[in-house]
Amino acid sequence: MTPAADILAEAREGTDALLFAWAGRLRREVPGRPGEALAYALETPGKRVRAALVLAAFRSLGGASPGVEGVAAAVETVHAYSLVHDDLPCMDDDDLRRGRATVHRRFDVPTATRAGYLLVPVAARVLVEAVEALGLGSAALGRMAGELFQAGGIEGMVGGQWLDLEAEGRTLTLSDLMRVHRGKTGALIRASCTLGALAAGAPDERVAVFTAFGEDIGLAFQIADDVLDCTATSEALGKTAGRDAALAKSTYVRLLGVEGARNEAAALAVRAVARLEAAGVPSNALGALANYIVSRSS
Ligand code: GRG
Repeated sequence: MTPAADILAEAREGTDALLFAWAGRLRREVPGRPGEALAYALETPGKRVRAALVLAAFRSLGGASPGVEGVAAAVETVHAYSLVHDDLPCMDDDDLRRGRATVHRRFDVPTATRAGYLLVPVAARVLVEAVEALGLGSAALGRMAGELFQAGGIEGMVGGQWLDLEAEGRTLTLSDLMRVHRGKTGALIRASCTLGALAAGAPDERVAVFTAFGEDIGLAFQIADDVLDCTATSEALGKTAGRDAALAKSTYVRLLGVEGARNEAAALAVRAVARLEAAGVPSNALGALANYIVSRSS
């Protein structure tokens, strides 16, 4: 296995165990359909790229505690909520996610809407337990929660998605599109790298290097997603291919062509890895993940 496959498999194993345990807890806490919908959203088989980034950043700074898997699970919980809401009819209106029916298709729109909202405080609870397991104090918890939920909010994921929805049917400039992509997708990926470094107790100037790495690969991830949307099949993606064109979205492919978009993503991955090297914190696992993010087939 390549190092990327290794760290992704490890992240999947550890994170899935926690997410499935949370799904069981939520089924008991929230009776009936809403509890079933919460569990359905958490038990879907994601690639766990964000979880792998948390783990790899943590390890590259000498972190060793298994408690970090909880931090990865908290990020994946925010991501899971975003997918539930992204697929709703009022957003990207999709039927297929992770190879299965989307939550509103499997249940209904009100249930999916509520389940999505409910996952946000669940993510906070997952993070609190993770920080306790890592033996970090309340200052670290405050900082990590701030990073995660700021990245998930109007300055990050929600803000980017908002701009993305408003831009449907319009052609954005490259710099406006970059802002959308950095927000809707890049912010949570950047936060994954930052949180891994914070979990390892790294000093601020070191954390900033991982944040900058995450900023570049976060944008690269969404550019690669734009490319896959028009070059891969729905079967390979586990979600409906060709959705960007159907919704008349601005994408890197629309502005730069497939090759231009691929080149841009590859250049960002190279720059991200160079940042780690220049700061004296090279990481095989993060390098492999950067490469995976821009060359993946799903
Ligand atoms: C209220 C405006 C508003 C927004 C709510 C829905 C939402 C917040 C944000 C959408 C964020 C989003 C879903 C962006 C796309 C990110 C993306 C490329 C997802 C696919 O990630 P992968 O490929 O998926 O890692 P898996 O399934 O492997 O986890």
